[in-house]
Amino acid sequence: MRTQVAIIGGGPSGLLLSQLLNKSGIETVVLERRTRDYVLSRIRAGVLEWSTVELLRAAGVGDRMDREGIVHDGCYLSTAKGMFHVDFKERVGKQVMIYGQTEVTRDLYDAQEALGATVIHEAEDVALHDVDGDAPFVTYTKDGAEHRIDCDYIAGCDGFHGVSRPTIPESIRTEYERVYPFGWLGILAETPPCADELIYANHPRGFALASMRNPNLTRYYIQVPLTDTVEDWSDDAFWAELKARLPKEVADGMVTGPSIEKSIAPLRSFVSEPMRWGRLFLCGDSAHIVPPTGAKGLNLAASDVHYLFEGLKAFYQAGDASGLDSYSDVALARVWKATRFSWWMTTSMHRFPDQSDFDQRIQESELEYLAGSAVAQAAMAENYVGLPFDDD
Ligand code: RFL
Ligand code: PHB
Repeated sequence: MRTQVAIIGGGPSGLLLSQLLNKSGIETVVLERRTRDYVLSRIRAGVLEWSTVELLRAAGVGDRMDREGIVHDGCYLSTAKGMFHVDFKERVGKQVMIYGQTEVTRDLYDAQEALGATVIHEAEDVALHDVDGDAPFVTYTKDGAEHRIDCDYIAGCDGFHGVSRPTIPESIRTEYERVYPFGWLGILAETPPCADELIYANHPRGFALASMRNPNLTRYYIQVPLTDTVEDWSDDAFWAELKARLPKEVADGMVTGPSIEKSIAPLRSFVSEPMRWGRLFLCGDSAHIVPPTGAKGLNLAASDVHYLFEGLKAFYQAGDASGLDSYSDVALARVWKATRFSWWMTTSMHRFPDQSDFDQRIQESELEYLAGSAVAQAAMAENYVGLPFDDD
């Protein structure tokens, strides 16, 4: 088989890139290791930046999002001194959209099917060949048979544990990493949200987040030690701990119920440079991971896809390779800004096991400054709603 762009990974990055390219008449094949149902069962991000909203609309997958998504003007931050609101719309004139990654992925699968795009599930042993030559190809096994796809370019959209990044020789790659000494225990419950917008809570017992998916589906998280397992946390224990970390008035009005999903995610910051090697381009989690505190993971995947799509389109439609040549530098400039913001929000909102009294007071004063300064709130809002794609 031959295609123009072979895409490894059928998560949000791979599907969105494939969707945009197909709509522009550029051929793709997406190779996904898992089944469609498995990909759709992963509960992950919930907040879309406005640029992501607009990119999904441009890709022709905005209709259900515009009908069912919930637009938020801001969010709440809760501290020992009380709760305050950061109004993104007032501070920087932008909003965010609450619409789950699962729904984004489902919409992309449906749109790919409608376009007749090729998405191959349960592709095993995917391997990339001659990536730094002129005739790259990808091999994989499906139902016991070996296959080969020749292509012009390969997009590595296969997440943190994929095969694309390790294909780049170690001598070329530089990896930057911070592992945080805690995880997030998250649950999904069919209950109405406890507030009109998200609440990020800094509490002596640890961080908590009250989020939502729709008027009868909530997503809550609490910071837990990395040694905890899901089995350590009954639903009752989770709700009790969550309520203890949220403001009393919120906890008192909270509707609880059985969890329909429960999982623990470790927190890390990770960036691998460069994001291009030869004819391979990395997109999304294959190149970088952020802790979820700033809701940036999915949105960074979308901005990578935007840059790569524009580069590929200019190349195929006008023979202009400049966007491909600058892809890594342009994408990384935005990635590092989001990495900084996610690190800052994580550091400001969590209890660290080795936090000294001094660290504690600095954290408190950081949040007090944010609570009282319109300028500090504007800086937070600008980053939370998402920096523009073209600010380099
Ligand atoms: P994904 O979503 O990991 O998709 C990669 C796809 O590639 C497939 N794959 C392979 N396919 C073929 N061959 C191979 N060898 C392959 N290896 C892997 C995988 O099966 C998968 O389908 O990466 P992508 O598309 O770059 O999208 C990135 C986002 O998914 C990610 O940034 C966010 O979900 C991060 N993230 C969160 N972000 C937020 O903004 N808010 C959150 O609350 C949030 N929670 C999370 C998260 C990521 C998590 N992970 C990765 C463990 C919670 C978790 C648990
Ligand atoms: C979520 O709804 O899953 C969510 C929202 C905001 C975050 C992280 C996760 O910062």
